[in-house]
Amino acid sequence: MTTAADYSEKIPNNVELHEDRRLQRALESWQPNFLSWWESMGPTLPTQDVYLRTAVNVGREGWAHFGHVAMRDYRWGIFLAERDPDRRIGFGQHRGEPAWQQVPGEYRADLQRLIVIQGDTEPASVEQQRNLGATAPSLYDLRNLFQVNVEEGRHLWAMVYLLHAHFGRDGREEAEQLLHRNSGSLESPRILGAFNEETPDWLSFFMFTYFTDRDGKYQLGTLKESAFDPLSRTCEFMLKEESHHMFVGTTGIDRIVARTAQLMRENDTDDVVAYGAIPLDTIQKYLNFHYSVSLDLFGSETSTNVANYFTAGIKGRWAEGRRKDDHRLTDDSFLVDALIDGAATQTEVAALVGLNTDLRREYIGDCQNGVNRWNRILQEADLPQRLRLPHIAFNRRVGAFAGIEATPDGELLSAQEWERRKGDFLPTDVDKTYVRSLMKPVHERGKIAAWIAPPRVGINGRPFEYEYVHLA
Ligand code: BYC
Repeated sequence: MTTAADYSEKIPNNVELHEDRRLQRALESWQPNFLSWWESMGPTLPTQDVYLRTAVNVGREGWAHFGHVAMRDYRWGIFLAERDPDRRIGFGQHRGEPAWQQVPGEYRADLQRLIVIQGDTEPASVEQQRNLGATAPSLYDLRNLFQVNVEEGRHLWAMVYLLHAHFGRDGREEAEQLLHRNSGSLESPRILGAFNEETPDWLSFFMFTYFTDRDGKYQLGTLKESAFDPLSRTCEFMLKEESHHMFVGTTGIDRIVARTAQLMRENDTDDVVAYGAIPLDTIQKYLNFHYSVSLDLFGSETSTNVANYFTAGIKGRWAEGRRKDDHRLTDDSFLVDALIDGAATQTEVAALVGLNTDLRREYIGDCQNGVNRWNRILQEADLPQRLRLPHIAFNRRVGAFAGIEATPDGELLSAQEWERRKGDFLPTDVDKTYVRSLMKPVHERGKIAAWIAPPRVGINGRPFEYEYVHLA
C-alpha cells in the first residue's frame, strides 16, 4: 500500500487499481457516466480553468497540489488513508477482533445501505449548487465553490469505489443509481431531505456548507470508526477534504455578518437593506432553516437501525476511541430528547438506540462554536444583537418532533399559529427575493459584492486579488 496517488492511470488512485483488472474495467466504464453527469448536472458557469487543489498524497504533510486546471479535466480519483495492518475493531460485539478487509455476509445489506446514503449526498450537493457560479460575489468565492464541487464529486468516487470493489453486481447497480437520482426531482429524488432543498443564493450556500457539510463531518467521523477497514480509510481521507468545505461556510458567514455589522455601525441602523447588505434577522432566519433541516439528517432520536449498526461494528460514535466506557453499551442508558404529553422534554432509553441523539448532540455543540464566533464579530462592533441556534423541536420533519410545531424558543404552537407566525422564523418569499436580488456576479479580479466583506487571506498564500478563475 502506497500513499502517493498514481496519476499515470486513467483513474488516479492509491489502491493499486491496476492489480485488479476486472475492478479497473468496471470503474472505467462508470467513469464516462460520471463525466456526462458532471457535464449535465454540475456547475453551469462556463470557465477556462480554476485554481484548484488536487490530492496527490494521503499523508499528513503536503497532500495537495494547487494549480489552474480546466474543471472537466480535474483528476477525480480514489484515495484511501494508509492502512494500519494491526487495526482492531473498536466497539460493538466484535470489539478487539481484527478490522475487516472484506464485507462479512451478515452485514452486507446494512453496509451497502450506509454507503449508498453517504454516496447519494455527494452528487446531490453539486446539483444543488450548480447555478451559484453565475452570481458569485468574487473570484475567490467562485473558486471555493468549484473546489467544494469537485471534491464532492471525488467523494462520490470514494463511495462508488467501495460499491464496485466490495458489493458485486448490486454495488454496480447502486453506483449507476447514484447518477440517476437528482436533487429535487419528483420522480427520483435524493435520499435525505436536506439534499432536495434548493441552494439558490450564496447565503444559503454558506449556511449549507456550515450546517449541512458539518453533518457530513460527523457522519464520516462515525464511519471512520467502522470495522470495515476500506470504509474507515476512505472516510478518514474524505474528512481532510471536508474541513475546507466547512471553512468556506464558517468564514462565508463571518464575512456576511462582518459586513452587516459594519454598515449597522456606520449608519446607526438595523436596516441595512438601503445599503445592499443582509439584515441580521434575515441571516437568523436562514440559520434557523439550515440548522433545523440539518438536525433531521441525524435520523430519529431513538433508532433500532443505529443500535444494530453499532453492535455490528459498522458505524461507531464520534471520537469512539476517546470515550470512557466499555464501547459495547449493552447495559447503559441515555437521555434522549422526546415529546411527552405534548411537551418537549427528555426521556431515558437504552444507550444503543439513542446513538443518533448522541451524535446530534456532538454536532449541536460544534454548531454553537460558529454562532459564538459570529457573535464575537457583533460584540466587537459594539452591537447588542446576537445570533442563536433555535430549539431542538423547531421545524423538525424527522424524529420525535416531526408531528408538532415549535418556535425557535421551544414554545409549542398549534398548526394554525405556526402558519401565522412561521414567517417570523423562517425565510419568507420576501426575504428570499431580497437575498436573491443581491446576487449579482462580481467576476472582476480583486472586486467584491457589497453584501459581504473580503476574506482576510487568499487561497494557498495567494492574495485576494489573485485570478483564481479564468472565465470562458
Ligand atoms: N430524510 O431509524 P431512523 C454529507 C429515514 S451529509 C429522509 O431514525 P437511521 C454531505 C431512514 O433512512 C452525511 N429520510 O434512521 C453534506 C429510515 O428509513 P427506513 C450523509 C430519512 O437509519 C454536505 C427512516 O427514516 N451520510 O456527507 O437511524 C455535502 C427511519 O429513520 C432521514 C449519512 O447520513 C432524512 N433526513 O439514521 C455533501 C451517513 N433521516 O429504514 C455531503 C449514512 C432518516 O425506514 N446514513 N430517514 O427506510 C446513516 O447513518 C443513517 O441512514 C441516517 C438515518 C443517520 C441518515
